Amino acid sequence: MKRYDLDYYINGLKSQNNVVLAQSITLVESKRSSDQELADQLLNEIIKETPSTIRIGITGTPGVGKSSFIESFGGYLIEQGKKVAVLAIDPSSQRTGGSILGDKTRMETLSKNPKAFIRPSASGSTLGGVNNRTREAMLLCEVAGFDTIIIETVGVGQSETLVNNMVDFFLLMIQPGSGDDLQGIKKGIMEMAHGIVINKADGDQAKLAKRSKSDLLNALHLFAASETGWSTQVELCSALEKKGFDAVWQMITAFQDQMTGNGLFKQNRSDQNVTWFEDRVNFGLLQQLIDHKELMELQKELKVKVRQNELSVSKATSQLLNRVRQLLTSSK
Ligand SMILES: Nc1nc2c(ncn2[C@@H]2O[C@H](COP(=O)(O)OP(=O)(O)OP(=O)(O)O)[C@@H](O)[C@H]2O)c(=O)[nH]1
Ligand SMILES: [Mg+2]
Repeated sequence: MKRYDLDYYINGLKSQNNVVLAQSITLVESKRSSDQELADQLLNEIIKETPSTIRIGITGTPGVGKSSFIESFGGYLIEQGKKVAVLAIDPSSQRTGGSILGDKTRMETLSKNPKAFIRPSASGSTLGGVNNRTREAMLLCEVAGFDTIIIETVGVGQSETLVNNMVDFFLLMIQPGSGDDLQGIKKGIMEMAHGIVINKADGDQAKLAKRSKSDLLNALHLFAASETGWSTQVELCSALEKKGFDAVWQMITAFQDQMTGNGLFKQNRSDQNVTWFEDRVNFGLLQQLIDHKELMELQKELKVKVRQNELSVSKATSQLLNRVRQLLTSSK
């Protein structure tokens, strides 16, 4: 990768150059320490800009139609005058088959639109883990003029919580289904969602989709009201037939208006910054411990002893942590 200076990136982003945007994301994702230094400077510059944007996270089980929805809903938003950036957190490296390529082809029309920017996010070593650079990529997109950021993630593992922690609006996508199917949706995810969109409400499934909507609304009534004053809404759509987009977009803007009005929009982003910082610090500390030869050796020895019941877990823990403390104080 060719390297440029800080001004190159800043000017390129500010002039809404998508090539520079892509290069900036690559820089931020780079593991080279010289790149990381430059990336830190760049990020530190751009956080001073606060463009008005909406960050939407979309989760849902594989095959529910997230990518198809983003492809056609993205097009709809661009028609409304928006600029849409799509970042996909793709855990497919850990699954077989990999769907990044699939996503690319499914977003063919959108990816050709100059008002759209699509980028699968490098998941780093951990699936959607704290060291992943999606948040940074999002900030870069915003400075480059994208006002609507959509983050797609497959609903597996902890990815929902991760995405919820970096977006304003969290959208759960489901398919029309029977009561049993609906019961399979994890309660935690339902509670987290600001909106539930039932996709594939077309053809034979249109009727079932309507029934799913009323079932869901009934189920949602049983949940305690959210502290934010927002109650989860349910909308129908068809990514295939490009139907229902007005209602989905109205839901998102109503949310944004309400949260801006009560001050929670800004507060949520500030809270997310702090959580993000804490996560990174924890991750960094852990990494330092792992990289420390002596501590690793000690840990290995202690593991053997714990395994054989030669040493209690609490004793072994204090031995290791005491050594950490010694190292910390001696390096002061
Ligand atoms: N009938 C109908 N089919 C749809 C609709 N949206 C998507 N599909 C189909 O559902 C399948 C899966 O769509 P994707 O958009 O790849 O789903 P996804 O949720 O992104 O899947 P992963 O990225 O693998 O998690 C495809 O065969 C689509 O053609 C819709 O609105 N109606
Ligand atoms: Mg997809």
